[in-house]
Amino acid sequence: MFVNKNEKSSKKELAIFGARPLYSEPLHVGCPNIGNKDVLFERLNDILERKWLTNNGKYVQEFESGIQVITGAKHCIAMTNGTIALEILIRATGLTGEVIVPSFTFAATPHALQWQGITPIFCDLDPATHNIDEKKIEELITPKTSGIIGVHIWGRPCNTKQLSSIAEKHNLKLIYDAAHAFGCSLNGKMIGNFGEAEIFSFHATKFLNAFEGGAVVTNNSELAEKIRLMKNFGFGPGFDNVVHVGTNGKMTEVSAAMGITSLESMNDFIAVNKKNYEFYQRGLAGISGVKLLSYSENDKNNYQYVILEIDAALAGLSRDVLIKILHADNILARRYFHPGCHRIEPYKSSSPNTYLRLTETEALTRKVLCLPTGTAVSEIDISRICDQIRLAVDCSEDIKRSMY
Ligand code: T4K
Repeated sequence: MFVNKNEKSSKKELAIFGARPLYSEPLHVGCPNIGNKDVLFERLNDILERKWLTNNGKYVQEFESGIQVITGAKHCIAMTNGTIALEILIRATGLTGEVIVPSFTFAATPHALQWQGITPIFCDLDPATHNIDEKKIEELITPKTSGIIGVHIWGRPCNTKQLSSIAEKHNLKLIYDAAHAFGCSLNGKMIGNFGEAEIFSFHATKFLNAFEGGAVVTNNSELAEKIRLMKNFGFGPGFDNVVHVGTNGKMTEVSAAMGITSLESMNDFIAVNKKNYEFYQRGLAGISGVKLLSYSENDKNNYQYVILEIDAALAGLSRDVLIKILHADNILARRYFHPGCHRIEPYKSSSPNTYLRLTETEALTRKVLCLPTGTAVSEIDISRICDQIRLAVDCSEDIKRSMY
């Protein structure tokens, strides 16, 4: 059941708009896209009939081939989820000591390092892109630094050229957390082909899901081979033949069946997301202090993230007040990635002053807002959401005017 944690304060905002929330059922960010259910059920039935449930089954192999075709990369190794894929990739590339990562990302990025005794060193972001600010990386490099992890936030690619040249100059490994960026490209090259390797997430909330799922994609055959061993306890060919240290990162057949079914509808999902994004663009046009993040028309995007920046001074209300107003209407907008990884544990305690040098991250985490999209969201929903945002900003202006 949905529990509104802000119930008390929400009641105040409800008074602005009326007694009842706009939606009786919550409208979520991250509501999964579901492909053809009948085809999925056929596949699930086939899995049960064939009695091959996991361990590199037919559907996992088919899913991996599908990802290879879309990315054009030589190798895809499907895994349990994006976090495990990142952890295994970090280990396979031999990262140690300190690794430079953006603070503006999901907890999984630094945790995948910390989990393995590697210290994430947080770098500030570029406010124009929300990605790691490559101009601030070199000042963080120490003798302990072994690598850089770029994160293509919202599916918008990092400055891969600059990151490569820094990594090369300082002899560092460069990998990407591309959890948001499946189906995206940079200058015509698909994400999945940058750095030593990239990881994708196929979690339920991603535009293309496998219930839970992830993958490492790379053009490095040696690395791919190592990762294949590592995700399967280090088992080599034949029986009882352990040739490497490893863990269990294997994707199940059920997840792969969902992944393949999602791949078949991938273009439809992107088309819906793009249409939704354009509705938002029109609906939010001209609202003071409300900026919708844009996507490059020259590249492929999955449009999975509808991201606003709320300038409190111009809008007359803060991002947090706006969120309360939307939540009061059961529009469950999210504050991704608040408060920034440098302010979550264990990083907050181990390095309490990091916030002093992450000025752009500090500013962005106070104003960013993620709105619902995907196949579960209609044009009418979007128009209502935009109307509520416009009304909230208008009301704030009226209140301000009436005070002077
Ligand atoms: N790197 C980056 C940059 C990432 O963003 C992520 C994951 C990863 C790495 C790691 O990949 P995975 O190991 O997850 O494959 C969600 C997702 O759980 C997480 O996958 C995602 N990023 C992150 C951005 O969002 P939460 O804590 O926000 O999840 P939760 O439970 O609050 O759900 C999010 C929204 O989705 C809610 O509004 C409810 C809705 N939802 C969720 C699920 C699971 C549904 O409507 N249906 C569902 O089945 O982390």
